[in-house]
Amino acid sequence: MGCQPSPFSDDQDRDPESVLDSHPRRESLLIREKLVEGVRLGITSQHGLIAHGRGEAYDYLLGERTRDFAETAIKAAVATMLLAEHPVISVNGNAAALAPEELVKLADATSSRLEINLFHVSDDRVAAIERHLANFGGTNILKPTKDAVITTLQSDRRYVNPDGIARADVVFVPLEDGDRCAALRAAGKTVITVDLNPLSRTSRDASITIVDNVVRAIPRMIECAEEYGTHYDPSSLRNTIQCFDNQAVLAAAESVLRTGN
Ligand code: PTJ
Repeated sequence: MGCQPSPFSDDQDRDPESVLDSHPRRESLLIREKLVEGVRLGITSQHGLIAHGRGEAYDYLLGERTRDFAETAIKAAVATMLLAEHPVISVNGNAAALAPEELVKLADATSSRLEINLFHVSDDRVAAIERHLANFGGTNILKPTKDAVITTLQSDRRYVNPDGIARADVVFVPLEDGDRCAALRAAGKTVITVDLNPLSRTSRDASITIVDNVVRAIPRMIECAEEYGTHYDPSSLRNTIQCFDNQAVLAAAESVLRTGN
C-alpha cells in the first residue's frame, strides 16, 4: 500500500490568513507569522525568533497594550527626534519584519535617516532588508560600512555608516542588544529604544525607553509626530524632554510586571 498524502498542509508554509478569526490569541499569532515570514524572506535571523519569544512573554505580563509610562516615553522620544540635528533610525531584522511600513513613515514624519544595522550580519540579509523597506516606500537607506566603526563594540554592529549612525546625535534603536546601546551612549549619542523588558541592559542604558511592543509603539510614534505637526513649538518640545524621567518609566513598568499594576 502506497503512502497517502497527508490531509494537513506543511506548517512551514502556513498562510497567515489561516490563523482563525476566532482564535483568542489571534493578534499574537499574526505577529509571530510576520517574523516567520521575515525568516523566510531572509530578513529576520533565527535568533530573532528567540528574541521575540522573550518579548512576547513580557508583553503578555504587561497586558499587551500601550501603558501610560510608554505613552510618556513616546512623547519624549518623538520630541527628541524632531529637535535632533541628525536623527537616525537603526533597523534590525526583527523591526524590519514587524513594522517595515511604519519605520518608513516614522522616518518621513521625523526627517530621520533609516540605517540597517545587524547583530547577525550578512550581505544577503542587508540586501533583503533594504529591498523590503524599499517595497514600503523607503528611500536612501543607509547600510553598514567599514568606513566608520564604533570602536568600543566587538560585534559586527560596530560597522556603521558615516552619513548615518556615525554622525547622528539621536539614534532610535527599536529592539536592541545591550552592548550597542551602551556603546552609542558612550559615544555621546542620545539613544531611544523600544524594549518590552524594562530590566534589560538596553532599557537601563537608553536615554529614553519605550516599554511596549514595536508593533504598537511605532504606529503611536507616527501619530504623535503628526500631533506635534510641522509647526511645533520647539520650547514646548524641549519642556516635554526636560520633564521626562527614564528611571520613573522603568520603575512603573517593573511595578506592573511584579504587582500587576
Ligand atoms: O537582526 P539582528 O541580527 O540585528 O538581531 C536582532 C536581535 C533581536 C536578534 C538581537 O538584537 C538580539 O539578540 O536581541 P536581544 O538581546 O535578544 O534583545 C531583544 C530585546 O527585545 C529583549 O529585551 C526582548 O524582550 C525585546 N523584544 C523582543 N520582541 C520585542 C521586544 N521589544 C519590543 N517589541 C517586540 N516585538
